[in-house]
Amino acid sequence: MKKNILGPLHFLFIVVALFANNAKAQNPLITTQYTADPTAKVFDGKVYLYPSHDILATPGHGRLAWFCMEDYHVFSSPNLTDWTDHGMIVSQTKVPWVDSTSYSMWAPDCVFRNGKYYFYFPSTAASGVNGKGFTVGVAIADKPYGPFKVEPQPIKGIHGIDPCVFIDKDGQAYIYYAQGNIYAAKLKDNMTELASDPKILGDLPAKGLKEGPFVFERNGIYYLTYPHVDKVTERLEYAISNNPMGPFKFTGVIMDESASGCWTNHHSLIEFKNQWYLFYHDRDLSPKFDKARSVRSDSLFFNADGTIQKVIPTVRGVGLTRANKQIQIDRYSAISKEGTTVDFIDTAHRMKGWKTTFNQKGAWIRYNAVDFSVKKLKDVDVMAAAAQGANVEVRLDKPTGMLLATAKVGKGANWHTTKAALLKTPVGKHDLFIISKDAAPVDIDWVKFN
Ligand code: FUB
Repeated sequence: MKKNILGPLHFLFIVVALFANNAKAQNPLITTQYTADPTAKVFDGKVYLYPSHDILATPGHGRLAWFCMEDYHVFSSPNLTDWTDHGMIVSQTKVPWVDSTSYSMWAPDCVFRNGKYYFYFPSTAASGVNGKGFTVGVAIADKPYGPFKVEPQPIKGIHGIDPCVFIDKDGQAYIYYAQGNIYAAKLKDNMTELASDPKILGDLPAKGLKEGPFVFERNGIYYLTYPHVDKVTERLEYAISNNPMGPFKFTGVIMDESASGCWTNHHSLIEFKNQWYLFYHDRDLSPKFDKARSVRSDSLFFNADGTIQKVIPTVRGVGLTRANKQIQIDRYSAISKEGTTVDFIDTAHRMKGWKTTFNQKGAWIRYNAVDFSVKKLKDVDVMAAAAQGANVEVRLDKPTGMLLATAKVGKGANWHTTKAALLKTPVGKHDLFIISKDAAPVDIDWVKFN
């Protein structure tokens, strides 16, 4: 009889490893590393996220104060709340045609065809390969999270960045990419060779850089969505057509220029469980350097005529948050006009996340969509620090809504948890309100129901 090799210790290791890789919900979606250029796809009922991986260049490793990317990770989520990092899938040192001193593994895409996952990525070719500069390669896997086997040569005839592959209902695949303008070409069935010469999609706004194309079809309309520098930084626009090769007619703006000043934006759209979502990026974890970006997601809505409503970026993001998880209220849906601020917990270690500070009686913060369908909730923990002590109320749905608990945060500048018994047991989905009852300042990291 074969021995079961997965003993209790192995099992514990696997569980710990899985949770160690878990990224957080809310925006930004991932706070364990910088991520950018998110291509989201729905495969086998889960959302897979293929972003670029920004790192900080150091002398001899990449160009200082510029984009620096050496590999790709893939993440997945069953619910848009819990994200798992499946680890590194392609690295510049493992691609024969890439100049591995270039650190230029820019925005990728992934599509499923005939039982295989095709991962497309741009990078700078080693001298003599496919001409000069950026070109696009392919890596192929049996699963959406790899392992991916890299094709030895890039796609012949492509000079540019930001590949996006769209497969039409008739099975024809198209590849789009950018090089100042946006280009389109047909792909052969093997998905690794061009079936037509690339052509510029010329009907888009003529002035200003356009890049990062993302193409999809909905109700017979082909949407070409792309970042465009109309004024100072990139905003997300879209154009529509009745043919995947165009002509595309500029139709509107999906997202305005970032309020943070992040120069790039790069995006993708998916429909998941009857809701559309926009994935994009900003510089949440690196407010002073916009080449160290973080991916985000917000809900997106179509009008009846197929036009797209503008998406206003939020920090709350999407997905339900279970009541018995640490609820990061600083990823808020709304705050009181006065008395509430949000800042990094530790500006020297920004990946530790953010805190909420109340410094006025009645100041509040609202965190939407908490799932209370957790059995036998008895109390709530509030992770807080208040030099002079503080009383903090936990309520549902509005600042004067059902009072669940009052946490009496003890005096002390150090972070500590305060437990407060629940006066009522909530059920279903609610918005959470945390309200300060004192004028003295109190910092809050998270709340969690037990
Ligand atoms: O991430 C590097 C480049 O910045 C991408 O390829 C562009 O789309 C822009 O986001």
